[in-house]
Amino acid sequence: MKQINAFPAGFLWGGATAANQVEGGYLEGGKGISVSDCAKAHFGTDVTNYKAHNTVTSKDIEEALKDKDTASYPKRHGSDFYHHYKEDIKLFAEMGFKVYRMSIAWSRIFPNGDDLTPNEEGLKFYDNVFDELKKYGIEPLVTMSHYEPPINLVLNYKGWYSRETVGFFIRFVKTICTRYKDKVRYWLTFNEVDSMIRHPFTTGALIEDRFPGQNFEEVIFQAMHHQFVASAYATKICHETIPNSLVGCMLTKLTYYPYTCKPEDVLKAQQTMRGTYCYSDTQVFGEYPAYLLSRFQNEGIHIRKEMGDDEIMKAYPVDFVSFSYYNSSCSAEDTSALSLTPGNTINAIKNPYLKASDWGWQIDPTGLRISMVDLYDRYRKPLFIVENGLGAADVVKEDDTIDDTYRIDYFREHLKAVSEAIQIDGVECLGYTSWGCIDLVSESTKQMSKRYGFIYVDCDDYGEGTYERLKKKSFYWYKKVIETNGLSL
Ligand code: BGP
Repeated sequence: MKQINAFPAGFLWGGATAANQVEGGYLEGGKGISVSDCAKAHFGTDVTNYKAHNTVTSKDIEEALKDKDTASYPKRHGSDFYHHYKEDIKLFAEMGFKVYRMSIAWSRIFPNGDDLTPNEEGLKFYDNVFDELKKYGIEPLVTMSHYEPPINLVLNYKGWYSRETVGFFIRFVKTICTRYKDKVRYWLTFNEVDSMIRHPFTTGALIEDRFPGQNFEEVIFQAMHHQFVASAYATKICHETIPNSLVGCMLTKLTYYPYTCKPEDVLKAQQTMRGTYCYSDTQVFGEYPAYLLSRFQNEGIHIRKEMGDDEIMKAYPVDFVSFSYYNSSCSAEDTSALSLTPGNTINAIKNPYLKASDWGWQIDPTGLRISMVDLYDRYRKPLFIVENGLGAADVVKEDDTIDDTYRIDYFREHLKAVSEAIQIDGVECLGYTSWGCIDLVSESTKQMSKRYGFIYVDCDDYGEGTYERLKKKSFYWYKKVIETNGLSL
């Protein structure tokens, strides 16, 4: 029997962040305002309804644009990576990172999205970041779009619903691929491409009240179509500009178990899984799956396509499949009698076999192995786990240490599952980047206090603090894991 805690040679260990949650400097270096800069925190509110907290109105945006107070909009300050990137990358290097997943804020390069020429200062910032990574031999893995459309695309266009947005995005992709062709080999097009259905504003630059009388679901699918086309063009541009580049899709791996073995529950779980698979199916196979087309037909959803859309999607599928995985959920035909987990979960049926985080996300390492097998069997493309981790309210002790043993336990069990998927189930996996390797602002709560990092950032939910970086206990643990290529977990 092989040693189970083993990982392939060259496995890409590292961590992940996104510009909109980590950078800060939201008005510096010629940056324009992005959708995330207008996403308000939900201080003191009930966080049980995920969808309600992602519903943004035109009035909210009007207020956000007038309000210069960054305290209400924590993503505006993030973790101040904009000013600390050298220090942060040095810490990543100390842990032994082989790869660092990050995103390029579209609004730093094209402040309004529709500008004809890019902002040189923004381009230079990422040059500096990539050069710093190179200094330590860390490979960048870049997400082209991670909740960062410029707000102008919401105000003067209809976000991703507008065909023009595809053209603006292509201009952005051509610019970054040309500029960074010698620095970046691994790319992801859209973060959690399926997420538009859950947060149409940050992912799709869509506000429901701007589509009076229209079926908003149809609006979302139209915007999705535009992202699929844009993703295919982006893959083409990458391949043509950077010969050895690899481009991945990125989906939220929402793993649903049937709540019971009742066939209706099993069917429900299958249908729910298709609710996210439909996005990766389209990006991997280069065409809409039959079950989605049938849904469009049954629900009267009509997608406008332009000539050549089908062809470009077919010609440029993704090279690998990346995904985020945090928890698993259950599906049942009748949920009325079932208890729910409190917290900001997307699907909250309580699984009696699992414990949950403070935010109700049910911790399930075996679910990661199941997810990897599902994805690999379905697509036969290499996988890349680009988000996984535990959001927790860490406490700094008087001597400035942080004992996050709970996080180490979470990672240990999940990495064992990854190793089993590779060694026993034969899954090909390129690497693993834990989410929020340095503390950053949470997407769902827009708060800093839901922390994921190996590195603590001294900053509260209102942006108050020294922004000093502290190494948590998990920092030293992960360093050892990388040093031993996963033998010591
Ligand atoms: C994913 C997003 C990330 C990140 C993560 C954790 O959906 O891609 O941006 O935020 O979830 O979620 P949260 O920050 O809500 O805890």
